[in-house]
Amino acid sequence: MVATPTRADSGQAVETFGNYIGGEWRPAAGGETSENRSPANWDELIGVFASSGAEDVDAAVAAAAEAYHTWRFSSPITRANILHKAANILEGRIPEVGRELTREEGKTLKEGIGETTRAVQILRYFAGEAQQPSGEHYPSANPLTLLYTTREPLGVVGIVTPWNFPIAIPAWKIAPALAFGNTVVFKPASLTPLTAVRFVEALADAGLPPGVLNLVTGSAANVGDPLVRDARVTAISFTGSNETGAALRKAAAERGAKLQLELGGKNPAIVLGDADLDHALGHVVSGAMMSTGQKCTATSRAIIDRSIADRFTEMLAERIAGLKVGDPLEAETQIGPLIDERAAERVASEVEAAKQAGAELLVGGGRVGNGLERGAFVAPALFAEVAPDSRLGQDELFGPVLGVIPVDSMDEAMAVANQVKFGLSASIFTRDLGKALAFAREIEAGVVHVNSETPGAEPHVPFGGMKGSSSYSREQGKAAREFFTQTKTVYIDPPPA
Ligand code: UN1
Repeated sequence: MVATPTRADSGQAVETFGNYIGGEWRPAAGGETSENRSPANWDELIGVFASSGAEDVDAAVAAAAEAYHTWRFSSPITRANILHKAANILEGRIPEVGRELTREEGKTLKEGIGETTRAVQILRYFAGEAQQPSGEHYPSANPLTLLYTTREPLGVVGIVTPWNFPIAIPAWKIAPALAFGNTVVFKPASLTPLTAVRFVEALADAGLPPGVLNLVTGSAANVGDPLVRDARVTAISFTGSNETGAALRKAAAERGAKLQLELGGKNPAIVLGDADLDHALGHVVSGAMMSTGQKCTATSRAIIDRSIADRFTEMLAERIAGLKVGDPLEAETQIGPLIDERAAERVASEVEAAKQAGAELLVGGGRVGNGLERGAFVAPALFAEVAPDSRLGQDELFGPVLGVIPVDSMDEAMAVANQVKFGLSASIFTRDLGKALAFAREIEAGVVHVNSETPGAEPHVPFGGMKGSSSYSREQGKAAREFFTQTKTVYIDPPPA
């Protein structure tokens, strides 16, 4: 580990972190670094990280390509053992890593610890998955032929991850990539490099051979771009914005790379007239506001039956106005900052624009004072009477903003829910089994919840969206094997007697 202590403005000792390439921690080839500051307080310097470029990407891809020759033929049991060990190591570090995640990303400490715990579970799940059958045996036209399939790795895989789940998403991409015999170049979001370093450390400390997993920190332009364009990188798995996703589609198509995209959402929660409103309230508010609304699975549209719309909207307003915004490390805080100042300004100006466009702002939406001026804080916002076809009804804001859309019938609720370009997750709250079943059948979403919030993804089931929310491939569960492997069909005939 390159750890040259430097001093922050405030005098605190700050570590410098390098890239992890070919089993060694080293500074960026050009020697450049960039600072990472807490979104809750910009005066707090978290660390100094390698600001890498094409030369570092080239070295990382070369190391991964070299390691692939051996790793691809290693026993899946060996790989499983390493993932298990990494899970145990990370588990022992949950309190520190969860806390660092919170300092770096801004979600509450409970969420930071929860997400780190989830990464441990994901590592364990894929350790088990590595030991599952990886092919099928078939009958052949020739009764003597042994005809079977195997699932083989793809090669060097580029993993490009977002800042909003800085450990869970890297875990659910990297763990299966490694479990199935690929080698990896990992480019984490430039806003959350420390959590990425901690995740890689757990795997390195578990005995992953040099070059199997390589970490390169830096910007999308200087690291992401050369990585996805590198002809030696066979596949790319990306979670992030639709804009970057669109550029990746082109880059991957041009050179025939396998591509997996997890993109945005505009996820609805439908609340019908017969729902348990207190129960629905808890789930809609948590779905919309936890992680400061920065989940691609966050609830951003509450589609409410008109018979209860006024009452439920009042309940929402009261609950949302009462959410405690503050330092995410403090136990009573429910809503931390957004990821950075730019995001906070963007969300606050989207709220203004929605007001101008005629939506009725009931609570929140402004920057927060009260000693929080040095952080990216925005008060959680609720809008009433959102027009389904307005920007607020259609576009992903990626912040703590919920819009209520009243509807007159289940049919109208379904039409509104489906009339967006996204299709990631969706919820309905009702006691009516028939309506719940109709919703599960008709909703255009990859993840469907009845009587629970839109976010959440258990590691052993497929996760991903329909329509503009993904590239139609799924992550986690058995679906991960499909993306991170390719099929080989083998015919073996006995030699002539
Ligand atoms: C979750 O809902 O817990 O970036 C996971 C995101 C999603 C992951 C959501 N890809 O928010």
